Amino acid sequence: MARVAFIVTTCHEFEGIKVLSSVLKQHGHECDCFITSEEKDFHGAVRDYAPDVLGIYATTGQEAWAHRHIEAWKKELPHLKTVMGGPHPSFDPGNLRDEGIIDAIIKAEAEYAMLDLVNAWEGNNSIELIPNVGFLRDGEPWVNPIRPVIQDLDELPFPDVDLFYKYPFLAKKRVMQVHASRGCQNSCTYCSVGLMKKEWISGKKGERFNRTKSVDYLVAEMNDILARFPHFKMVNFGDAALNMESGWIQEFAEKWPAKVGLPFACNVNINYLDEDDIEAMSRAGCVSVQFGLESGSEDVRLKVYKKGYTDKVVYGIPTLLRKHKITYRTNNIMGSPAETLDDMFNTVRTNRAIKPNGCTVLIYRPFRSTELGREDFEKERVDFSRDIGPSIQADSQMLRDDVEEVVNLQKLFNVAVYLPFGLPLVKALIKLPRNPLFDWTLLAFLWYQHAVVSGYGMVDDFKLGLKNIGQIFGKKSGGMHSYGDTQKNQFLDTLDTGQDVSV
Ligand code: B12
Ligand code: SF4
Repeated sequence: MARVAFIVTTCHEFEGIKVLSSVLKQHGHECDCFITSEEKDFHGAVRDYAPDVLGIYATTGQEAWAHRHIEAWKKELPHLKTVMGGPHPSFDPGNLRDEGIIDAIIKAEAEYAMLDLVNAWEGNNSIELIPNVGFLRDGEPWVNPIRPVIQDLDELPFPDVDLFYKYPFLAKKRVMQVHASRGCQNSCTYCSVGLMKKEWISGKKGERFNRTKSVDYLVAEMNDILARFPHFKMVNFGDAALNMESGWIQEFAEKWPAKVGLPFACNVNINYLDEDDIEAMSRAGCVSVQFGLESGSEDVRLKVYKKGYTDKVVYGIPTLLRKHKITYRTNNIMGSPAETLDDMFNTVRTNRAIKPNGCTVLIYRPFRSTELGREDFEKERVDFSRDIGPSIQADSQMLRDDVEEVVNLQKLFNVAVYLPFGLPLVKALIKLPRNPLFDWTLLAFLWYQHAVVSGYGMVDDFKLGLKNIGQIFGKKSGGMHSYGDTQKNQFLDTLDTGQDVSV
């Protein structure tokens, strides 16, 4: 039996970690998870747990957040092995160059790779033949070929919520985070999902990237959680889209209200949504949905972002959602290379026209794990001197003359959408230097739309915002880590090719 500690910097119930833990526990290992914001003494808590294996989750920009701690833990716990997983190392194994800090990485879905790795380390066996696992080979990062993604999500044990609900704040908040699926019907060029599909699927006939838990499994999972943590009032589905599989929503609408009965919010893919689905979702208890509008320009949406949403869909679906009394929020991107400032104001106008109950506005980030991001790096559109930290809400990393105005527009976007004279006002305001008032304006709208409109709870959402403020506005948190001084070129060397911002 090995002791495995997962560490994360965001106060959130991570589906990936929950499932990794449940699989490890099913095979006799012991697991715990430590969240920076929830521990009085984060460093000491992990040290005192005395793990054999430490698992670090990282999105791009978070790849070095734990290095300082790991260096110290490795001295305090000489047997400690470290493995990094999640979207960043899945596309960039460069952290392996940090010898003595990261011993291995796991690419893509990690349930069985993590089990094999922990077993191998426990038995002092070689890790070199384990699929999905990356390590240093002759001083260079090497990643083994990956196994197929898990086809039947029902074969997995229930996600281990105890890891997160040991923390009173997470267990006692109003809204529970749940996942019903993996994958996404779209392959937007600014999102990592497109390359995940290319790289993680072998092309074998019948192999699926988009998978949904059966409704019976989901209902049983929910009841298992609610039996132990009964006071959740609402559920938020973190999936890219709850309407992932045709027909699923209809069965869900029959069983969910009778067997679970909690209201819920979710993301939807508006290309695969008709009035029957919307009616079924409403019947099931859906109170709020979110979808990616991203740009007011149909051309940018279809040709650059490859989002697939025509203007007809963008204008048509909101009418149906309103008819069935479901509130809706849009996701919007500011500052992509495809858009001028005028185009971004067009996105404001589209939102004014379709009247969402809230607008999430993120700043375009050139991830090297996306089609558009890779083009940005190749065409040298990225400002390497700007360490923007982990978030896609704080700052822009693009080289563009109007970058300050773009960032200001992201902060004041909701003012432009919701105030009667918002548009001309914001056009003038974005010329001012960046200032904290703009940041607080963004936060205030976000809080109101999340907490009040979508029902996440005013106090909970306020506290959650405070806990994750570093994630939202933290400019530097060990992001833009340079592995020696080779980071600039290294990613492209090691990438073998093929919520969201809709989170
Ligand atoms: C739900 C979601 C969120 C949720 C939950 C966070 C989370 N990361 O799970 C919230 C809303 C909090 C969120 C926030 C953010 N997100 Co988000 N999110 C997603 C989304 C839509 C689904 C993730 C998911 O739950 N999948 C299902 C589970 C089962 O898979 P998984 O999490 O990938 O876990 C598997 C593997 O990654 C691996 N694994 C996971 N953890 C670990 C840990 C170890 C030690 C190991 C070895 C392996 C491992 O094994 C798991 C099981 O197979 C993805 C898009 C996508 N489809 O992947 C974007 C995505 C992960 N998010 C992204 C981004 C940018 C963010 C933010 C930075 C946005 C922001 N606020 O500025 C923050 C970062 C916060 C954080 N610390 O993660 C990007 C990351 C891109 C990149 N290259 O790094 C993604 C890929 C979308 C995109 N734009 O491309 N997100
Ligand atoms: S941005 Fe959203 S809709 Fe587009 S591929 Fe990513 S998860 Fe899917």
